[in-house]
Amino acid sequence: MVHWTAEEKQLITGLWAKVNVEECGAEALARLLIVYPWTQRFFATFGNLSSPTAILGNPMVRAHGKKVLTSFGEAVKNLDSIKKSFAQLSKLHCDKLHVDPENFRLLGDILIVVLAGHFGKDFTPACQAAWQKMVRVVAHALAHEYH
Ligand code: HEG
Repeated sequence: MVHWTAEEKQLITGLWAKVNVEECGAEALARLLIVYPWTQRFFATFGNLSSPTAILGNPMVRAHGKKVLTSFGEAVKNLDSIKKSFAQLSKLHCDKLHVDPENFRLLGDILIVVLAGHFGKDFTPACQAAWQKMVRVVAHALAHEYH
């Protein structure tokens, strides 16, 4: 089981309280689709993804980005049981959605970039280190039920 220090917990929940889930979720998913265009194949039903402008203005991308980051927030609320709280979601991504778990790592890295952009100097090195651990633990939990 992953161990969190009191400081890490504070850095993660403290920043999370200031995160705009709609804005950051939309931005993170849009960046994923732009920077790693092969990830678009999972979102064939999302309509126009033909250019960065189209992706950034696509309401389905926005809505799904919010959904993903809201779900990420469940992990923030359950730092000591992330694996358990994502077990179902992991099964869904494996069995139904067939998402390669490498994509969880890519999205996690992008989320770090988005947070750094939003928070600037408030995203201190210690905060970034805690968040890097956080996105790694979430990616690991989402990949855990894969077979
Ligand atoms: Mg996934 C659906 C969470 C990364 C592709 N994702 C969902 C749903 C949630 C979720 C909560 C809705 C589940 C439901 O309908 O019951 N996703 C989630 C998290 C993360 C993640 C927390 C990582 C932090 N997802 C992710 C990545 C991809 C992906 C990296 C693909 C590159 N997710 C995906 C697809 C769907 C979901 C294709 C179904 C979308 C739809 O058709 O509505």
